Amino acid sequence: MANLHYRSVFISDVHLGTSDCQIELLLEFLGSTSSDYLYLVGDIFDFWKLHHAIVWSRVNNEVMNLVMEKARNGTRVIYIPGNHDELMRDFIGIEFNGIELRRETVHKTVTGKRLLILHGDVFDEAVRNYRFLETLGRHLYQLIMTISCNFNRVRKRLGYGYWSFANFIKYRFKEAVRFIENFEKTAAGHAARLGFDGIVCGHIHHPNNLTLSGVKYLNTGDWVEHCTALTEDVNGHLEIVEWLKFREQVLPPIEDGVAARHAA
Ligand SMILES: [Mn+2]
Repeated sequence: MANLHYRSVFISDVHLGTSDCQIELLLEFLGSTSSDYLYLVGDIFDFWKLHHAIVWSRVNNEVMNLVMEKARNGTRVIYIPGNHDELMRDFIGIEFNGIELRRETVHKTVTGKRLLILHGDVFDEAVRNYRFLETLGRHLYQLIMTISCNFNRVRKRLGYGYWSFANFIKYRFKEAVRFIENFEKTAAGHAARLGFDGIVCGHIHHPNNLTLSGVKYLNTGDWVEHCTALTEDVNGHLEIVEWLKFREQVLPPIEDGVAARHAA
C-alpha cells in the first residue's frame, strides 16, 4: 500500500457506529497515509445513534486499532470530542493508549502559524436555525416527498392547484447556504479576535479552505458524504484531500465491496 507522509492530518465527523459512516474508505485513507500529528476533530463516534441500532463491524475495530498503532509508533494523536461523542468530554485532560483528549487545542504549523482547533458545535448558538437543517436529512426529504404527493392528489380532487414542494426545498436550500456562510464567518471571527492565524473545525459536514476576517478558515469535512481530510505537508502547506479523487492517483482501482457501497 502507498504511504504518503504528512506533517499533520485532521479528520472529523466520522460518525462511527452508524451505517452512514464510510468506514472502509477511512481505513484505506489512514492505512495509506502517515503523519507526525493526527487530530480527531470530533463526532468520531456517534453515541446519539448508538442506542438505536449499533452498527459495529470488524472494520470499525480495525480503524481503532490502526489509530492506536499510529500513536504507539510515534504519531501524536489528539482527540477533540464533538457533540455526537460528547460523552468523551468527561475524559478531557487524560490520555489513553497514547491518545490525548482535549476540549480544544492549538496547532503550530511548520511555518509557525497558530491554528485553533475545535469541533465547532460551540458556534451553534450563534448560528440559528441549525437544528431544523440538521434533521432535514435524506430520509425526512423522502417522507415529505411522499406526503407532498398525497397532499397534491387530495388538493387536485378538491379542485385546488398544485403546491410546489420543490420551491419549499429551494427556499430551505438558500437557508442552508446562509447557515454555512454564517458558521464560517462566526468561526473565523472567533479565531481572529483571539489572535490566531486560523481555525480548524468540523461539525457542519462542509469541507472548506478559505481566508475570512484575515485568518484561515479550515473545515475538515466528514466521512459520511465527502470523505475528506485536512492535511499539512512537510512544508506547512494546508490542503483538503478528497480521498475518493485522490486515491485514484495512489491506489489500485477501487475494490468491489467499497465500490458497491459507494454506488449505493
Ligand atoms: Mn458535530
